Amino acid sequence: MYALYYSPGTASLLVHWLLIEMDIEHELRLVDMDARAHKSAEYLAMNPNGVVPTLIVDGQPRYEAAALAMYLADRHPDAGLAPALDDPQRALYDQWMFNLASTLQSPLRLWWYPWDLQADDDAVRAGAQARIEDACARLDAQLGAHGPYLLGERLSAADFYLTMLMRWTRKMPKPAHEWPHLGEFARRMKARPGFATLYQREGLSEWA
Ligand SMILES: N[C@@H](CCC(=O)N[C@@H](CS)C(=O)NCC(=O)O)C(=O)O
Repeated sequence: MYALYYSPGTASLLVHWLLIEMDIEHELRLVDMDARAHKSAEYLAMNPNGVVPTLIVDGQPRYEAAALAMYLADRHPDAGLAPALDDPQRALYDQWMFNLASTLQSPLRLWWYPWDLQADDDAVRAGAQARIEDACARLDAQLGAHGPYLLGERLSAADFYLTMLMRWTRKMPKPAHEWPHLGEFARRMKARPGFATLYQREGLSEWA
């Protein structure tokens, strides 16, 4: 049994959505970020970075959303959301997971938390925006040429990850869904019944 420490709409959304999609039994533990529960000694003992998500796996706290997504998809292969290690598409899948983490999630973190760098917030946001838009343009081209998913016809955990990151751009000057192929991709992902379940459980309404 897994237990997910989560906060609505944050990086925990990827893990929560996958738990729903893969029909894996789990318990949800809300982290009250307004009360800074993620900075409490109790939480930091599980996740010293003081961020969500944390997933309890076999009694141990584990963190990093992308790593958790890969772990769950590998551990529950019947769901078919990760090519096996000897599958020809595995290298492509690993590529996209790490590419999304480094070229999209990383600047998105700076957009939402510019003070992380302790520099001029507007300048940090401008730099982050440029990197995010460059990444979106490349992803849009990829989906246009080799879609409809990141692995072509095959849906994988990477697509859920991309959808979550696209959601985070919704208030940016140019949201990711405004690129045509990314927009079509998001519509397809949002039409999944699991997305409605996720929104209902997390009490979300924006970007529905
Ligand atoms: N690399 C981490 C980043 C997680 C992260 O940045 N979570 C944000 C919410 S989306 C958070 O907890 N922010 C609170 C803080 O930084 O104080 C992951 O992917 O799990």
